[in-house]
Amino acid sequence: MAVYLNDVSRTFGEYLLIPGLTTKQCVPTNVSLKTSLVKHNVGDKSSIELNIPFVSAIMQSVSGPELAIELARNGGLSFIFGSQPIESQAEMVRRVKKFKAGFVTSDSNLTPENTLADVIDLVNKTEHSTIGITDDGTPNGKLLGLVTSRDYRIEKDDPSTKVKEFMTPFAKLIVGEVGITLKEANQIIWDHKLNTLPIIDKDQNLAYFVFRKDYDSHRENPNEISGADKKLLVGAGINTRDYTERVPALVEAGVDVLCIDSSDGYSEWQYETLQWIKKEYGDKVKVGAGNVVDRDGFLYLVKAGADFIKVGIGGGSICITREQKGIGRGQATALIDVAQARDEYKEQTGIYVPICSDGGLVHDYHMVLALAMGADFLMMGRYFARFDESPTKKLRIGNNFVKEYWGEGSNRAQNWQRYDMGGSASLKFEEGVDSYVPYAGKMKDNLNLTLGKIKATMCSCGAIAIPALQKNAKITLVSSTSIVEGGAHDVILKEQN
Ligand code: RVP
Repeated sequence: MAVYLNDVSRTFGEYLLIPGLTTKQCVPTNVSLKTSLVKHNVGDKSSIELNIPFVSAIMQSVSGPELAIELARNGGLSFIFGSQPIESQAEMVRRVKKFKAGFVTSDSNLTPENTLADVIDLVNKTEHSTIGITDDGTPNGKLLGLVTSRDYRIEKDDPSTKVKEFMTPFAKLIVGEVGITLKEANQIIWDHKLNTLPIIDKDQNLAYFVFRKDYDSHRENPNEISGADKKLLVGAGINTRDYTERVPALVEAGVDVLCIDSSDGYSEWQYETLQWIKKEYGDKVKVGAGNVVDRDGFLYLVKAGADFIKVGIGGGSICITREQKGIGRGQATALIDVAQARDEYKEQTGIYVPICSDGGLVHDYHMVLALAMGADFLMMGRYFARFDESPTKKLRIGNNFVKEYWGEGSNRAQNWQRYDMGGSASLKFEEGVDSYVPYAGKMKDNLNLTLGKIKATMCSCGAIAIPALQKNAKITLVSSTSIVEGGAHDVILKEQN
């Protein structure tokens, strides 16, 4: 006979927090949102800590290098999406690791032999008007000149004119050398009334641009997470098929933490992948696993060597796994079950394994509930997809601006590895939708608001740190609405063809 779980599958919307005693020290400025990312002995610090408990979803429409940089600068971490060729994923990791505030790796580059038509195409594609002209057309090739919108007239000039005929040649450029500080670069920009200062190495190779208009991004980021080398931290998603090639390439690129990305992680494939990584790299390479929704899945992946466990099946806003396959569990119930298993495991072994609540967080208060229920950090897709920094297009629909957001299990993403059950290499049926989300502007502005709310709620609960919230929160059930979480929700569905 089948096993019946007597717990009803519940989601965050069915719970509320009951305030605890707010002491005088419980003020938002005293709240720390520091949290562990990877397993550690009780009493020790985790070797990777986040300053805010947010990670961005392992998705094409969410976690590219631009979002990863901004999130790390604000204290969280991105997992660069794995549903792309190994080399392009490794290159995205490298871009994050190379980031230096104010120093931008050029994303628009051509050679002197290209034409004005190529320039116009590139500007339309990137929407950036400054183009680095290098010997091989790469961002770090030998700098031979610069093209900006002042160098050509679209209506008058012949589109077949070669770049070398109208670029500002290297001899006439004012440049800075690798090693100068941002302050020095800004001084040169100011002294020479420049818009762009190329930074070159001793062999004249282009390293970065410093832009005049970037002043506003040179602000302080007290929450920034970086390693001992001051480079921002970044994660990457992997799968259970090509890990023997993908993992070495990502490690070589400097990735700080990996996560096996699967809609159902309780599998021998994940066990083998974890064992291989631990055998090859020991404790040097940190890797999370999942997703699971109960204690059995948690214990299985911990035994295989996972450094954190991701919880959640079918709760994502673009996810239709529950409708398609009939598997999953209300996100709150799944989290509570796994958190209990984690706490028992901690008592038995003295090892603390962080858990991540993945998907289905709609309102800011859901985030506090997830933390109170035992999550150490939260993975979100929809939340981040709405921001300027996500890699997708911003569009106007009617009177509203929206951004595109599609699931990894949609035909658009074709991430069959995430849904792989063995067999041929293809997506058998869709488990995700292609959608829009309301455009919400800059990440930083939104984070300030969300984190402000989280801190205020924590103060109401009498907790100024996440472990205290997990230990002391009082949570009450309010109603049964978890069915809403099972379908596509909080997105505007595109027309189905
Ligand atoms: P949400 O934050 O609710 O948008 O959920 C994001 C999560 O949804 C991801 O981290 C992932 O676990 C899951 N996902 C991604 N693609 C799909 C799908 O196509 N079904 N689901």
